[in-house]
Formats: sequence, structure tokens, C-alpha cells
Amino acid sequence: MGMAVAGTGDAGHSHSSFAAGEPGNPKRPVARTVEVTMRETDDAKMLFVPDRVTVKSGEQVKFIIRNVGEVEHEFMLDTMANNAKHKVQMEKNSDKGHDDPNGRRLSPDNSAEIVWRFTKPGTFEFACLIPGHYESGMKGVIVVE
Ligand SMILES: [Cu+2]
Repeated sequence: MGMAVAGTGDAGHSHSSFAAGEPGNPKRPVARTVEVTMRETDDAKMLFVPDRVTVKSGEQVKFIIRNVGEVEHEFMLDTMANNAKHKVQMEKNSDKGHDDPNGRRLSPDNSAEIVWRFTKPGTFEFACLIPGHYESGMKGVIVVE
């Protein structure tokens, strides 16, 4: 793959550890709730609204993800490097859906919640890794301060 991941010792595609923090505890209070919608546009783009979220390190955040489009979309929260690796795997095996603690695939008119705790500062990414969607604009940035 030739992709260098700086600062982590985790080179594998492991779902047991997460570079962007850790699954939150839904029983604990959240610092805030961020609603993210996923949709297509009339000019053949696909996007997340908003596409930039800023949180503080240590905060537990609840994402409410809604697919208001007409096709399936997904929300995968990870580092850009991990999303890029994952996207290649999805292109080889496009039917594989996600139901991971850091991601969810949604049919149109569905929504889901992800509670996530951001444990370290950095810039992370949420992306739709269904083939073609990322290239059409389905990515967003999470800045952890
Ligand atoms: Cu999508």
C-alpha cells in the first residue's frame, strides 16, 4: 500500500482499536450533539452537511446521522489514512456493509446515532466509502482541539 501512518503503531486494519478516539458510553452525558445529513445534489454531487466539525479533546459527542438522499450512504469516522485503506477494500468488495462502532450504513430515510469520545487532538475524517461516493464529495473533517 505504501501509505505511512505517522504516530501510530497500528499498521493493521483492526476494528478493535480506533485511531480517532473510542466508542462513547451512551449512559454518560454528551458534550454536544451534532446532526449530520447525507444526500445527493442536483448536480451529481454527494455530501455531508456539515462537512466540518470542531470538538475538544476528551469530549463525548453524539452524532445523529440522517440519510435524506435517495441512495444508500454511510458515515465512517476514522483517520484519513484508515479511510483511504478502507475505501480500497470496499472497491474490491462493494457489498460489504458497515455496522461498526465508528460507522454506520444507512438506507434512504433512515437515521442512526453514534456516541463517540474524542481522546486525542488531531484532524480526523468522516467519509462515505461506498464506491464513487467519496470522489463525489462525501467527506468531512473533524478537528479535535
Ligand atoms: Cu454515500
